[in-house]
Amino acid sequence: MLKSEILAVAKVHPLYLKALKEVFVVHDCAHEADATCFAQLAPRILGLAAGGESLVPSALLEQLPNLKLVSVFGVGYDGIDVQAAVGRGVMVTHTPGVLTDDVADLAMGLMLSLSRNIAQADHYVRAGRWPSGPMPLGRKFSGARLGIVGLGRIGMAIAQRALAFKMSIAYTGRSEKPGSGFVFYPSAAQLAAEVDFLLVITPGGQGTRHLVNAGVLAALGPAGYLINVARGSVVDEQALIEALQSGGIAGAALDVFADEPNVPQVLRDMPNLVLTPHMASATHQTRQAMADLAFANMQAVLAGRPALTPVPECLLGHRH
Ligand code: NAP
Ligand code: 8YV
Repeated sequence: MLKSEILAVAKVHPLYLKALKEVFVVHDCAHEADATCFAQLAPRILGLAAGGESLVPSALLEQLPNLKLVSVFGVGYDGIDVQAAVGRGVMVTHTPGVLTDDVADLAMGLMLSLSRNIAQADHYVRAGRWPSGPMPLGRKFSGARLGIVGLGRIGMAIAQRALAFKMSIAYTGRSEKPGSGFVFYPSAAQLAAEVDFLLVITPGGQGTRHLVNAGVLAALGPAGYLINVARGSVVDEQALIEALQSGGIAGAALDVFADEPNVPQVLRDMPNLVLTPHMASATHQTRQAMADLAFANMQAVLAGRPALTPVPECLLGHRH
């Protein structure tokens, strides 16, 4: 039997690629190569394999008349034109849930590192500076006030962990979660004014672009810390740089950036920052679980079965 053909639109994770290659013919980024060759290949492409940061614009979808699905290795899918996909009857799937614990764990690690200067302390000892005196004092973490921007799957997992640190928890988001037991604020600025740590964990895309802006950072204030594990687009990076430079906020921990993998030199030079390379779900166990789920979605839909984890927009609009 002929193998189905799929297009990997970016450098997809090796575990996902390996599983795909065992069953399908995979064309690696063929859409970026010669346009004539791609035009010949395009009608045979039935699936797109993508990562959480991949771009799938409507212009690409339009070139693929027989496309059935886009299977994203990641929970975020802000680079996919989902409305265009829905309009063409193309399913979009992602990998919710399997990475929730890892992202929440890293968020806690970032907050601890930020407040207790763990990254700086490591450099301090390695550089032989300990004999010359103690490090500056940190900020007590247990019992502090945490504000979560986006109390979804991951936001809730972070809240559960924060309770063990005796933190008080408040949140903002599109909708109030009356059952959560946490205090809701209708805007990010109102939330920021009431917390010590403001943690961002919404989806990216136009709906959340620069949700954390200069006004929100001013409300967070000189003793406040910002943590972003969502998408770089959710924070106005220039406003953040200005707030850090002026002492407008105390510090920040960032796993995501506006122009990944490029991080502005000014951020890399600042001492009151913890920077990680978009690695919140990057453990062996979770990457395998993500690859298994992304592959299972691809296999199911191409075999004519329902998708396991469609994005919410596709729960309603799907025609296959
Ligand atoms: P989720 O369960 O869908 O939660 C998203 C939350 O954000 C929901 O509470 C949602 O509110 C809220 N939200 C959505 N749009 C908003 C808006 N315009 N303004 C305010 N709040 C808004 O998703 P999740 O599984 O927790 O993942 C969240 C995001 O984390 C992903 O989309 C991705 O961008 C990011 N992420 C990053 C990494 C990393 O490696 N750094 C890893 C995984 C995920 P409602 O409840 O009202 O819908
Ligand atoms: C991944 C993520 O690193 O799931 C997401 O939305 O941002 C991360 O888990 C990324 O998607 C890998 O492609």
